[in-house]
Amino acid sequence: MAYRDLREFIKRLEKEGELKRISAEVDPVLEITEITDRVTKAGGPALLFERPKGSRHPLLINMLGSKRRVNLALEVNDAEEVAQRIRGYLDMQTPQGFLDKLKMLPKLAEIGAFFPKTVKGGPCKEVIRKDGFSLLEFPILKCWPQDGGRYITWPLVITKNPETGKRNVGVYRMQMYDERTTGMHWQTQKHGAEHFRRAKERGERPRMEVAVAIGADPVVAMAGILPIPPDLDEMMFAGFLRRESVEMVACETMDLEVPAQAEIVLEGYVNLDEMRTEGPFGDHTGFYSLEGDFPVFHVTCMTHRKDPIYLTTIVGPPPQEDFFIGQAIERVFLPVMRMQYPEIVDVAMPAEGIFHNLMIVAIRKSYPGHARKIMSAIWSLGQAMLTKVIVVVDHDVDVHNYGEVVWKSLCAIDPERDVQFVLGPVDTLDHAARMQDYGSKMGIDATRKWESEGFRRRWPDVIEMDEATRQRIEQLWSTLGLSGSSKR
Ligand SMILES: Cc1cc2nc3c(=O)[nH]c(=O)nc-3n(C[C@H](O)[C@H](O)[C@H](O)COP(=O)(O)O)c2cc1C
Ligand SMILES: [Mn+2]
Repeated sequence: MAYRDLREFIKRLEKEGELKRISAEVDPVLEITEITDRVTKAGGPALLFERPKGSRHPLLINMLGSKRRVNLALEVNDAEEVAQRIRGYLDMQTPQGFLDKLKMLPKLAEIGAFFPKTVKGGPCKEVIRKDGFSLLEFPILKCWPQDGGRYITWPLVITKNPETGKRNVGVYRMQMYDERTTGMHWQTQKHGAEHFRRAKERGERPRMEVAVAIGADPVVAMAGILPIPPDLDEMMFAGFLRRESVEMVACETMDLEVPAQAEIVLEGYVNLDEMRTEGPFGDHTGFYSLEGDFPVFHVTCMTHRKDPIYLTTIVGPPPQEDFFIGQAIERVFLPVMRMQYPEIVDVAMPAEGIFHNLMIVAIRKSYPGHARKIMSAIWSLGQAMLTKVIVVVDHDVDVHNYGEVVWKSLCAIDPERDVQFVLGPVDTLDHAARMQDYGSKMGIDATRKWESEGFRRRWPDVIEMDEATRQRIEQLWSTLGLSGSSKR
């Protein structure tokens, strides 16, 4: 059974020994970050701050800051199980005969059951406030010393494509400017930014409606982070992941729906011609992302539960909570990548590569130039377009063993020959790029080189002992007086 809401998941975490309540008064300005950073890096629990300074509402952080908690959220033992479920659906494409079609029916019915359900009301409407409210009622964090202010770090930002009417949900941080105004930091390649551009182009209205939900069941909260294609509804995908529809309820003041079980909802708009300086912000690169111009969100109505819990997270020098979420996303989407590119064997993104800086891809190489073809594929695959460095290795390299990757890939390259540079979109947070959002990317072909690729020398084998000798020594081992294992 899916978690109904944030508090049901909190109960579960508590039962599993994965939550610590903190009753001491702690300041959301810097202090909560310092505590959380230490706890996450030590592999510690989720933290429920019961008395954040200056607020009557408790704050939850580090909710998904470990592999175990991400698995609890997804109700699996391993994210691989989700990948397998997705593979099941992908495999059922274009059935041949009648029997195959019949076999598909239950699965299709199951998908239908995941669609979001519109309900008449919900706990997020327990308190409805159209005036006299302030964002400062919530313990909004100032995360790091040089941050430009307080930031809402885990908002589910909901917009509609003005052309198709389809919904998007994205997590884009919101800098608090005053009690009812924030920044809207959707980066230029993200779907919220695209809706904004489309609305502007149409020129029909001076503003675009935006709803923001804060705090929901863990899968809905995660769904805003998923890199899924435009116009594929994140709430539908969340329903698929939690195996139960997400309940959505109409906003009070505009034509958007929000998760009915949310803790807090902000309704408002962005003006299509208003931009304001946003940042700096201590970001998940481990550096401050610098100031930039972004749209401004004006909150016109706030609804929440009677006793709302404020969900937030911090980013900063890795690993942080977002790494554990990203790791699960990487596992879940591997089968989708492999459907389109079956030659991909495995993919890894080390924490220190902060997702967009480094992707290691193992392929089963079949033709000359295959590694470069995969680089192009990745650079055209949704948010993977932002990958700064792609290292392509052969299928017999374990991409999760970074020692092996460094060893074998550096042995496999002639740098001048094997490096591919391209120009294109880069991550907004890349402070080294020549300009914001545009720059170069690099692919390293670290596969074995073939004669058909112009390599005329012999390629040596990796050194390995022969099996007979290994067996013999295995049997002798205990008589040798050596410590350690006889197994290699
Ligand atoms: C804690 C956290 C904060 C994030 N902040 C931002 C942000 O400020 N701007 C942004 O464009 N993406 C941000 N992201 C990444 C997006 O949520 C992610 O790229 C998502 O897939 C975007 O959704 P979309 O594809 O529907 O635009 C953040 C992710 C996390 C985990
Ligand atoms: Mn989207």
